[in-house]
Amino acid sequence: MHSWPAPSVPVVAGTPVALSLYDTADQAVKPVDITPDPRGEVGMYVCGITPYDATHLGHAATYLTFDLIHRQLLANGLRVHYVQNVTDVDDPLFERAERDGVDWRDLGARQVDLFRSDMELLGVIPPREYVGAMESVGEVIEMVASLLDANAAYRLDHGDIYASVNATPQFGYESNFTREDMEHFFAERGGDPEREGKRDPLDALVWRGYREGEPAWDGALGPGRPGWHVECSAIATNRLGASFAIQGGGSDLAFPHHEFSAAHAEAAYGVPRMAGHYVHAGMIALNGTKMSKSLGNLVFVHKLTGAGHEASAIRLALFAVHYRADRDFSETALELAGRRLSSWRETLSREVTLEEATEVVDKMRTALADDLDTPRALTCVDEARGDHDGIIAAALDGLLGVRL
Ligand code: 5CA
Ligand code: ZN
Repeated sequence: MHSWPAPSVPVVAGTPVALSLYDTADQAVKPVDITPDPRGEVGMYVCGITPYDATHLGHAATYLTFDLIHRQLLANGLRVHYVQNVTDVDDPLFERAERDGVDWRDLGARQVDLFRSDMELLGVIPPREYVGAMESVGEVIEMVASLLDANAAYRLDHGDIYASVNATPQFGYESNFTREDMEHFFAERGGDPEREGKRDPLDALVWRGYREGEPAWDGALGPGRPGWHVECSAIATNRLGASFAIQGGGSDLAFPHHEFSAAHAEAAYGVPRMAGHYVHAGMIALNGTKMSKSLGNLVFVHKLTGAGHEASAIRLALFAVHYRADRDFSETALELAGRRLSSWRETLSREVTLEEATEVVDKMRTALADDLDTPRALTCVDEARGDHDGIIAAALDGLLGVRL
């Protein structure tokens, strides 16, 4: 499917600093592997939305985190191959469409449109490839077939196919969860530990056989539809190779989703590790409570911009706290960010020497290269006494997507 229009990204002055990020698998901040792939690019895959409801500021914050990563890599002169999926075939869509008496395809298309316009409003650099589950069913069929060939998956009744959790010895390395935690979160986040006939309660569904009233695709596996985790394995590796630099999403995807996406890909290709880094953004809450539909405490990007809040202020409000922290969003945070922006506009309209301005840019680059230390990067700008030929302004735009 088509992506959204790209913002302009200015060239950033100063000295490149190699990007280090926290890796959930190794539980440490370490340099991003920028060894170019055969196309001379660094691969980044970020899990996209499930378009059954309007996406909120929490979702947007996660995509803004990966936009920061994208921008640091670009500022270091690297070419980035960015891929994102859309889970446009899944139970939540069917349930919501049924409840509201609409077609699930129309529901998905509408929500994806809204998401694209939010991303454009926020100046998020779009993925080069934006891929729907519906568009990639053939890829999933191929991957599940190779899992079956490798004896890494098996068939159950109803045409369902499960991948064996013990197909790869390294299973569990991504989340570092204990078996007990895995069982708990597997059940809580869409898994089916009770399904009869499974060899291990943690085995994950990779192909769901046709049930009446559900969409199905025909092919080598028999009629059915993709499981969730294998969808991301197939979309990512078919575009970025069996191993690539960064796999990302919100912290709620660390297990089971990213553990299983990696495991399926590793079993299918026989590689030890799908991604060099597994990067996870913290969850956004509103005034101390996690944003959730049932509580009705959702903040929407288009509502904020419609009420006159600038995208740059929304970015600054979110970047004031580190991306890995579960963070709070509030009117107060947004107001403070707006004030910060005005104060920068005033200060940076003064002219200082090239050396002084370059020093600020270098400090920002150093802070951001250190696991995206946005609070420190923003403080560097707070301390600036002025700009020189707009190089700090360009760095703010290039590195943070913040426009003066
Ligand atoms: N389609 C799958 C991934 S393949 C999915 O998780 N979709 S989603 O719509 O539920 O979430 C999209 C992204 O937003 C995920 O990375 C998720 O971790 C992130 N996310 C969801 N809620 C929040 C929140 N409150 N704060 C920050 N990120 C969030
Ligand atoms: Zn995913």
